[in-house]
Amino acid sequence: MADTKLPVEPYKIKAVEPIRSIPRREREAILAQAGFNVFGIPAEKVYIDLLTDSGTSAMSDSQWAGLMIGDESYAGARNFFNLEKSVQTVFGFTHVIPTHQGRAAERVLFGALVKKGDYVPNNIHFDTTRANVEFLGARAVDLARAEAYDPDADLPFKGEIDVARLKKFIEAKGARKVPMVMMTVTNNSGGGQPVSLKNLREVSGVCAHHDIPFFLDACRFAENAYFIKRREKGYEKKSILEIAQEMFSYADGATMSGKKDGLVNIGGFVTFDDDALAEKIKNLLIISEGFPTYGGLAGRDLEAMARGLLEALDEDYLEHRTAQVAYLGGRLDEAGVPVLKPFGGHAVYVLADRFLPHIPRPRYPAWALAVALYRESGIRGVEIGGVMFGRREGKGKKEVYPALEMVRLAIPRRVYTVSHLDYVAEALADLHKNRDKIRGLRIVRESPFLRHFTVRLEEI
Ligand code: P71
Repeated sequence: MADTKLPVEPYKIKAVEPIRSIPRREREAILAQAGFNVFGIPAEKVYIDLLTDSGTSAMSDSQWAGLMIGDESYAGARNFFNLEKSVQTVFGFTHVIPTHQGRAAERVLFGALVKKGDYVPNNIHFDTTRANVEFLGARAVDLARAEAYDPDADLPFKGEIDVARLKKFIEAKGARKVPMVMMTVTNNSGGGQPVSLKNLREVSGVCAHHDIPFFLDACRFAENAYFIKRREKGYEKKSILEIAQEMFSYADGATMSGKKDGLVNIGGFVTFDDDALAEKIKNLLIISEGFPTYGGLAGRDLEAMARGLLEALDEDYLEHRTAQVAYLGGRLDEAGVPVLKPFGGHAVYVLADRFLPHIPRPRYPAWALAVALYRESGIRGVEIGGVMFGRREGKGKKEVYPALEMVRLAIPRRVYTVSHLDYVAEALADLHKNRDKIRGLRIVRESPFLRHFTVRLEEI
């Protein structure tokens, strides 16, 4: 390919979906109506939607063709066996249990393994894993290496678990209190940062020593594998498939949201080898998700995921995807917008506390920035900061905030072009010039779990 700084799309466009920018005053009214929560905005009122890379991918022609061979039999649909084959090829585990999405996989897995008073370590739990652990009365513990919380630390594998801390933690609590260890690849809450095979191997060793099952939260395994190929010594010539297989070889199993690197709009699964665990999980699955060969999905959904999982291993696709993220990040950096580095696999993370130093943490600077970005430009990002991860602790219910206060601009897979990214970069650069005008917010209503989805706020 010709040498260019532009991330040139390795596909051409066969179907289009119109998007439309609405007037600013209409966005103003929508925000007030939505309680200043971007989750409450009708998607048609969004111009460029970077809320999430989850379930927002464009499917390929092959996936769309796959929908037509969806077998909608209640039990034993052919598409289940196709999915099972894809998962066994890439992940290498015998049991493949489909679920409607990642959090359902978490719920049935944790439901079978985790009980009240337990601890579940992870590099950094994402919102749904944390909530599912805590819902069972256990503690979700983050043991990422210290640099994960330093947005300027330019490390190749900033998502890694601190192995020494993990060892100490298990010894302090006793292995009986730690029913499983998880590792999120890539580490979403810490900037979409990858973990190395070396780290996976070490964590696996610690878990094996204590006889603790080790599971990957594998949503973005292909992006992680791509970074390993580019950054870890000795893997330059390996295929993405080989690297992914080695990643999973260190684990006892994985939960997966197919909505990310499965390149589908809905779907997930849990996969592992343990037969007794499979029986327990299938019993839990039948209560809410459905029979174990469909797990809450239509046959056509299973087929799309069976194909998407393999497409996500395509190196041209992964090169383009990570280049898109780096392109947007680079443009923002050049414009003086503070961003987390290095750029991760699926999103650019804007450092809202630096963007808005005049707004204190209890006034939620990242939330305020996400609101302002929508108001001024119709772009929807998501807060990953004090509202999503803040918690009220102790008698006074004083709010404690996470280390990082960010707005994530997640890039849906195969959806937007360079011009869309240019628009986003320019809009944020403009907003940065006028940052003094942005105001903080206060919460007026919230729920006890995953409050960010439904919280209502008002501007101060
Ligand atoms: C993301 C999401 C989905 C989401 C979350 C919060 C606000 C908006 C959108 C979901 C993940 C994830 C990891 C590492 C498990 C899940 C759950 N991420 N682990 O990043 O990132 O998967 O959505 O299929 O249930 O936007 P699920």
